[in-house]
Amino acid sequence: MSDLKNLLYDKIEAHRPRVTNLLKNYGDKKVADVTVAQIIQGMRGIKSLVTDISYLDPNEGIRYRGYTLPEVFEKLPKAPGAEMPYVEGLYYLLLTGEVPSDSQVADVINDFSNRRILPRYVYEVVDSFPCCSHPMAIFSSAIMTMQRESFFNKKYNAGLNKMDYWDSTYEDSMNLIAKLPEVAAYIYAKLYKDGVRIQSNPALDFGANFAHMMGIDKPYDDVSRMYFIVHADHESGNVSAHTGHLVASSLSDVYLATSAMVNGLAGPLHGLANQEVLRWLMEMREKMGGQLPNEDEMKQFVWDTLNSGQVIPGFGHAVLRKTDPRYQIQHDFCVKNLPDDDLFQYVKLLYKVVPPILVEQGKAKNPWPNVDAQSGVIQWHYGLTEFDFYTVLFGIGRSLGVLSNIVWDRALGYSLERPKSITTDMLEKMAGVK
Ligand code: HAX
Repeated sequence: MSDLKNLLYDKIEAHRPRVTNLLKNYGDKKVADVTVAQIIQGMRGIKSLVTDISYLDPNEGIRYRGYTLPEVFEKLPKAPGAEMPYVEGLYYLLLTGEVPSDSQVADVINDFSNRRILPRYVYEVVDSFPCCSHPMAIFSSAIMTMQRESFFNKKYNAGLNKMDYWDSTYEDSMNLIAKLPEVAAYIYAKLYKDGVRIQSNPALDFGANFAHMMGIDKPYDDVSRMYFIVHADHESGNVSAHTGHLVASSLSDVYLATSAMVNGLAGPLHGLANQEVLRWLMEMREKMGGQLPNEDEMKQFVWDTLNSGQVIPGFGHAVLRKTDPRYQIQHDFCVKNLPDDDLFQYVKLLYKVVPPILVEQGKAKNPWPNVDAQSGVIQWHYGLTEFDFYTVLFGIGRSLGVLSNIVWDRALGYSLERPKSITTDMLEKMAGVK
């Protein structure tokens, strides 16, 4: 067993009694009320999921295993000369709650590297997609195609003890995460580079190897690391994480669950917003004849978008009530590395212009930018201008959190998800509608 898996085993054994105790001795304890609005508006804020991997505070932002993002970036091991930590170190932290040492990270790098090779049929599936398919549809299908590789399925079919579900789920998760950058890079090559693919380099870490396969020079290795880390997890209620958890709760394997997670991420109110931000900025730039708009012109453009019944992509959030720290980290990266970038000037001006307008409009509960307001601009700067590909990058990052959660869901024996629906008649009666 690897060090990581050994440590995970110990953590699981230590955690299991806490869940048993809660269920056995406190199972009937009431912990929350639910309002009519919460039911109608997408189960908004109902406390009904448990995860120890991340927690999202509305005012502070995300914490991974108790650490704020700046702490994560400071504490995790980095490659010599790198500004951003290893992605492998983040996965270790998410799974175990422990900050790994250099040698523990080196083991995970090695482990991923040994698992990265794609079955041949994945290339054939990607090749067979009709033209103009969205990269997220191809990404999701390529992941699902690999379902036949699932260890969990094979073991389950042979008769698997519930206490051992996590072990083969862990193996599946390691295999899948290791392969995702390869799948993504091939989709990119197929769609935008006439299928000319750069072979991966097994000596490189996750972020550096992805940059290498994308054919983009330094510091894109750091950009990739930063991108995968900031997108990794946002507790369990967001659409992608929740979808992954929900599908896996029926004991679907991680290939099926991750493919479904990717489908949820591909909506414009969620992960696709990063693509939408770029599309919207390009529209604005075209309208301005390539010139940066002044403040009044930008205000007008924002109002025009709102008045035509559309949302301002990259702003607002279902939980956050302040500027997203994921935005801030990427903003700081831009200030340091691309201060004069043309599109970055747009993003800075939007930060000034949009929040007061959303407040004046009086609808959005959170007028501040989210992660997606900033991320595409960095990709664009380093030459990845095919913005319909951006959500695939988000999907690679998000899989780190979703798969860590699924391993723990299996370890703690979390049940099949099954909330209860009611009819409108019933709801009216319960609400006391006359
Ligand atoms: N522009 C215009 N209107 C907005 C808005 C925005 N950026 N954000 C919220 N609103 C509107 C909502 O559409 C809603 O209008 P209706 O009452 O007409 O339905 C109203 O304000 C109240 O919404 P809310 O409670 O503040 O926000 P929700 O929790 O319903 O939705 C969203 C959260 C993120 C979906 C929303 O803020 C939005 O659409 N933002 C733009 C799209 C976006 O950036 N999505 C990415 C979010 C981060 C993420 O998940 N990344 O993956």
